[in-house]
Amino acid sequence: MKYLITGGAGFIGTNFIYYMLENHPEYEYVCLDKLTYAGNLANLQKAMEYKNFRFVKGDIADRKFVFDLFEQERFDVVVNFAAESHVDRSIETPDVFLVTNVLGTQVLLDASRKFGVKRFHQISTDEVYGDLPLDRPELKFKETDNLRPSSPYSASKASADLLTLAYYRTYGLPVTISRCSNNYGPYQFPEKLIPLMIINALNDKELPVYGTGQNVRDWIYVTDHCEAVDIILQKGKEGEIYNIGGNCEKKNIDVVRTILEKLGKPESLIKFVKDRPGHDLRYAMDTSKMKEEFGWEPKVSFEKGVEKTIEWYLNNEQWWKEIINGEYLEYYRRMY
Ligand code: NAD
Ligand code: TDX
Repeated sequence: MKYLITGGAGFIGTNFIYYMLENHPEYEYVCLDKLTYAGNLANLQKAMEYKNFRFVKGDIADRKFVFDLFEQERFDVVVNFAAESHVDRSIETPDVFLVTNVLGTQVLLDASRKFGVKRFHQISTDEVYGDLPLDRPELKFKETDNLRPSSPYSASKASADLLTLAYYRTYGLPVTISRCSNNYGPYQFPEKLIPLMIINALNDKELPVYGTGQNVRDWIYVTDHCEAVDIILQKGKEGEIYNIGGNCEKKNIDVVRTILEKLGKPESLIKFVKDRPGHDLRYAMDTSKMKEEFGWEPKVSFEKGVEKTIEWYLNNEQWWKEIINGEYLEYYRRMY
């Protein structure tokens, strides 16, 4: 079996590649990644030592390039992680989100159709469902819910989901989709909440909390997400959507306080800043389908996951110090 893993030089893709190399050494893996600001070849340094892994630099939206690659490689399985993934950047510059997340996915779907891929798996997000009110804790997103995306990012991801389902219905392409909640863990780009707060706290810099900090996210440690995707690839039914979540709802302010406490830093570092436009209030996933069909449940507690994540950022200072220069610094100054 030959796997194409797109976006594998980013946060979740990198973790997924290591998860698969360890758990399925019998398969062959090709990672296709454009190496945008969020992609980092250094993440895959150890993967390059495996004989059954190869890296290819390229753009999923480049039709000629993608078709040539599929013709040469004859992939059995495609797992599409490649995306522009940051909500705040999508508010600033939506165009690239449509090109990569929508048109890029379409190119991959077309190539998968033409070259007879046996499974196309689209990595999606809870954000396609929109948000839930803060005062109705009993409500959770189900796979059958309507899509109500709020940001250009989530609208582009919802569009990709709809295209993926259309290729199943119209052309019979064997697809599956997983929609996961907020991930955290090693290799996450410092623009996202948890690594940003860890790095700022380590540097005794202010921790910018949007609005009142009452917005709620459902946090999952990245290896739990990787395991769930692997199970769906093995046992998932064609044409189906699967919610993946951490069953771990937290207010942003509580996440930030936990990080400060674990690092022994003062709460006076917290600074409430201007809210994100259109800021989704609450995400919460109903993951009963994953539990009932496959017995899958997240394993890593938030407490343990945050400790492991902090440890990783402490042990990999060089990794993030190289990132928080240049383009990132310009972005940071514009944002905060
Ligand atoms: P990331 O931004 O860390 O990584 C994205 C990767 O995609 C990078 O390596 C980048 O270089 C690559 N890429 C971007 N445009 C490309 C293109 N045109 N062609 C080829 N490669 C390209 O993102 P992430 O957080 O690892 O997210 C991975 C996937 O998971 C995305 O599809 C995202 O929507 C989804 N997701 C993320 C989360 C989360 O909490 N981070 C939650 C649910 C779903
Ligand atoms: O500086 C910040 N301050 C702050 O209060 C940042 C970067 C974020 N926040 C808030 C906004 C959100 O309520 O923290 C929460 C989490 O923010 P992000 O890390 O930007 O994640 P989110 O917008 O929830 O989206 C993430 O989860 C779903 C990923 O980035 C998406 O790719 C994924 O689809």
